[in-house]
Amino acid sequence: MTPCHADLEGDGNVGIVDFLDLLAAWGTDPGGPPDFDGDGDVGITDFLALLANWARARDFDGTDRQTADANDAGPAARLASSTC
Ligand SMILES: [Ca+2]
Ligand SMILES: [Ca+2]
Repeated sequence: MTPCHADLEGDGNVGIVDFLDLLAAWGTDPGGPPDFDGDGDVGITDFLALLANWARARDFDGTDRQTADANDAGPAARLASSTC
C-alpha cells in the first residue's frame, strides 16, 4: 500500500481527516478502503496500515517525500498531516 491509498478523502495528504474517515467506517465492510487488508471489516490492522503510511511520507514542502528536511514544518505539523 502506498501513502496515496491511505488518502481516503483524496486531498493529497494522509492526515487526520483520513483517520476520521477510517473511524467512521470502523467495524463495517466497505468493500474497499479503508479496509486496507481486505479482511472484510475495518479494524485495528487497517488503522495500523494508515498510521504506517502517515509516518512514512512526511515531507511538507514537496522537495523530498522520504525524509523531512529544513524546509519542512516541525514535528507537530508532521503529526498533523503527511504528503501523498
Ligand atoms: Ca487525506
Ligand atoms: Ca480490514
